[in-house]
Amino acid sequence: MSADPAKTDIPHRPELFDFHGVPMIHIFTDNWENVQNFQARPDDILIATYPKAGTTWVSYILDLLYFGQISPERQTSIPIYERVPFLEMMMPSVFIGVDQANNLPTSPRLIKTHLPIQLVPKSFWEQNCRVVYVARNAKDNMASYFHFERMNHVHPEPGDWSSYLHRFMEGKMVFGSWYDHVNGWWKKKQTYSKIHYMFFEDMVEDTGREIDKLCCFLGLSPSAEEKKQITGGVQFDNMKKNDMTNYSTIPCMDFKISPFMRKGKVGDWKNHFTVAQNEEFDEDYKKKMKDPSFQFRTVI
Ligand code: PPS
Repeated sequence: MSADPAKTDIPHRPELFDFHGVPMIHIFTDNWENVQNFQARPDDILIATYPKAGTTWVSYILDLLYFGQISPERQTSIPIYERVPFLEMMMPSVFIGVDQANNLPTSPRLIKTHLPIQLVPKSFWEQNCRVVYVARNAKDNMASYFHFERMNHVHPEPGDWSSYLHRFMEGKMVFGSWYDHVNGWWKKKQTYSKIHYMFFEDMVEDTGREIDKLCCFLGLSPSAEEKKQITGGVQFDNMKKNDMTNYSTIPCMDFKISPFMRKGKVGDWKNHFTVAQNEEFDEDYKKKMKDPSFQFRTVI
């Protein structure tokens, strides 16, 4: 039997390595020169998140707001990950995010990134682009990431829950520390006015209200009917059923292990943390998250 993973049915899981101080895997760094030199346009909208914070949800909302009316066929034929390219993704012959973004025929271009603030290509700042950042409370974010890494074979093996929890606390995750990510972008917001900082929990609590705030930021005024349609279309059950938003068309994900649209809830962390793990996590969290003006909700 061959030991070469390329010659077996067992997919080869990548290892993390240090990339400019951030743990990464090759599919997000192999195109680095082109990522760093990416030429943003002034009307580009960057959707930035730590992985599993609600990227797809907000991407779909923005896509519907901009293109839902003018191009209904787009909604039934182009998966969301093609409408909103993942900038740093580099899987030759599958996805090259920079090329996808450069080839987008639509305007504005909606572009997804999970990069921490210090690695974002400078042209987004030079062009004064608008950025929508979505943050999710650490506990649910981690639970979601854990199941995602179980089922997504291009990510490192997550291991068992307890070791995963400790790796998360140490920031040894693809795209680095959750704490650094959400804080880094929060600080940027203090000096760069064109960031709309959103919270996953607020979206679950009242999607319509959060769409209103987004529209205000983007300078859009959809009709009441359009807004109603969008708010309904982006509810979890509808996105889960929709093959253009549920990632069912991606080969590297094994939905038999866990679906991409998994639960979509606030508070699912309670089904994962033991009492002792929760205490340990909270203790550590207090030390890392000291800004009283920057609060997350772990229940709603
Ligand atoms: S990725 O891979 O980083 O782009 O993933 P991302 O889209 O950021 O996050 C996936 C999680 O978001 C949940 N999700 C939603 N929740 C509620 N309502 C809607 N409409 C919705 N769309 C996506 C998705 O279920 C993942 O969270 P979990 O907790 O795993 O269910």
